[in-house]
Amino acid sequence: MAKLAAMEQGAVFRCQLDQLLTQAGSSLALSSLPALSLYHSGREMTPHLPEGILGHVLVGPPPGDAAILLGGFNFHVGNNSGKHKEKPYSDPKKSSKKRHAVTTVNLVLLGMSGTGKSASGNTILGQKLFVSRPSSKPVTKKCQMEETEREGVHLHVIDTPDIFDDDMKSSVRDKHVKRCEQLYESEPFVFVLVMHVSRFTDGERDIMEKLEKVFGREAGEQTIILFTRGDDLQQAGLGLEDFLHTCQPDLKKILEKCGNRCVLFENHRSDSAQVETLMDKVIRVTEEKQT
Ligand SMILES: Nc1nc2c(ncn2[C@@H]2O[C@H](COP(=O)(O)OP(=O)(O)OP(=O)(O)O)[C@@H](O)[C@H]2O)c(=O)[nH]1
Ligand SMILES: [Mg+2]
Repeated sequence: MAKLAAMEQGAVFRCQLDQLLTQAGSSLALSSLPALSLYHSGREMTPHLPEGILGHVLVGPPPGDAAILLGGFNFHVGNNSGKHKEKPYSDPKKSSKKRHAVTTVNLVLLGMSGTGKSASGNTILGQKLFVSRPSSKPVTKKCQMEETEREGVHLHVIDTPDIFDDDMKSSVRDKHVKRCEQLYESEPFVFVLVMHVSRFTDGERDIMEKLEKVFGREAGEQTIILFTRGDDLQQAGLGLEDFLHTCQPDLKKILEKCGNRCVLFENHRSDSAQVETLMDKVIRVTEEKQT
């Protein structure tokens, strides 16, 4: 049974179960909590929810309790006292709106040629389905969509050619964008802007303007920056924080436009933690968009 340490609204709490460290307001996949005891109206329940459903972590008001919102129902963690029978817990910030679980998300990989869009797509997919290789010329020539399941979310991963290339004819760009939009037709979608840590090019300086021009002025709100070549940073003895701290002002502005959401990938390493970090941000973006 899970016991929770800090109980203040918005506090980070530690759930002993599986050493799970979860932040209030974050999302989690039911499948990531295989042995979690859930109680609803004081009765232990195994929620009959479709596989891959997401939970939203809430911190309950009384000390010693916590709640998870799953499929529209509040479940209490490790507490069978039934004290919430009369007054089920609801997140004060979201009380007027019922939250719905996100089960499918479209991830659109965007960025300049050679930054590692296809390689990152393969890391997310856990298999090499997109062509990725060193080349002086663009490798990916058209949009391609592949599917996977990650952190309980069904993902449509869409790889794209470099639509920010100034030399690309606008008719060709329009064709790619149209195809891309067809692929992510059903909401929600998240843009993953791929950049690499070893180079920040002139063409990337105004990448947000280009992104907004193509996908709309609010595109940044649905964008996560994915930095590739984490191995280069590691070799230099640096971490993501060091990199962000010392990065160019223009790159800082891009990050700010994207709500400072960024992740670091090392595509030559099959490390699922980097994908989990990305998924955490993807889930937040989609949930924020929905509420
Ligand atoms: N060392 C290192 N190399 C990487 C990483 N990510 C991508 N690469 C390499 O960078 C090169 C380009 O990667 P791609 O995935 O083809 O880049 P892309 O953005 O899809 O390029 P286009 O399809 O031309 O737009 C490949 O040789 C990758 O192996 C990384 O994290 N570390
Ligand atoms: Mg590619």
